[in-house]
Amino acid sequence: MAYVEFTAKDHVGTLTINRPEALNALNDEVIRQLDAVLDSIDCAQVRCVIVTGAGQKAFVAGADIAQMSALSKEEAQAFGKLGNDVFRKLETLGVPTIAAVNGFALGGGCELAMSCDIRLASEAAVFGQPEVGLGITPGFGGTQRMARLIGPGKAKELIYSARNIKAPEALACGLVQAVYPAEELMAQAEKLAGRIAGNAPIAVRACKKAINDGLQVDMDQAVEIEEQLFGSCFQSEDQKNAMAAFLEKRKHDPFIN
Ligand code: CO8
Repeated sequence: MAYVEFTAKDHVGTLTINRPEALNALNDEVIRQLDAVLDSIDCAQVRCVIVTGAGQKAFVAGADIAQMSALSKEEAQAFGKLGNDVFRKLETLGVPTIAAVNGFALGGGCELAMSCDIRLASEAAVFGQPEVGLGITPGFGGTQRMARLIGPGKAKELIYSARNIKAPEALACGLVQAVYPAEELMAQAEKLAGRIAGNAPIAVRACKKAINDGLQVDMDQAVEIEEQLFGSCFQSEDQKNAMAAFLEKRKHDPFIN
């Protein structure tokens, strides 16, 4: 059974969590398939990846509660580690990722969206970390990524209260970058992905690495990371061609690297 589908066209990949009968809930098998699909993405060809959920109702309604309910402490930690490892792989994928949040993004689903670089939501999207209502903490990085994305105060309010929020509030607090009518969401995600894919790929990848790695260290180290990556772009054909085209007042060739 394919619970995770991947298609690619014009340098843009679309990864779909496909378990709509359980609102795309993440069981062990879904997470392992996600891991394998991430490993299979050829970042030399695919320049941006959209992550979404199958069906009209859910992006991902969380980790699979039925599967989790009987876990021992050791099994729960192993399940948490599996999810964390795979979500880190998504977060550090060589190319930008856009979560197209088409419905419920709860618990592990909100955590999956937060592991992407950018989040676009449909007007029907609902976000939340309901874990404390189930007697657990978030387990796939939610306490860490939410605090970093929207600040500790708002993250604590949402996580301690297990309150779900709708798309407008998610937009207001910076959890998502834009909200669209449901029928426009994928087209808007593809438009943004296409625009990203149309830029110099080595430079875009370097920007992702600079931002992600720079956020883990102090500012002195962070600007050094940027210096290194900035310098590395000058070894690319794209830099030479694009700057020459500007100076010669002509349209530059498509970016190649
Ligand atoms: N797990 C398993 N099955 C689910 C889940 C889930 N998270 N969410 C929905 N389903 C199933 C339902 O059981 C139902 O199945 P069936 O038709 O066989 O009865 C089907 O999907 C449809 O769901 P509903 O009938 O409930 O649909 P509604 O429209 O009535 O409600 C909701 C939609 C509000 C989204 C509701 O389904 C819901 O509240 N779901 C659970 C949301 C939730 O609490 N998610 C967080 C789970 S905890 C988590 O994600 C922790 C992550 C870290 C784990 C680390 C482990 C160590």
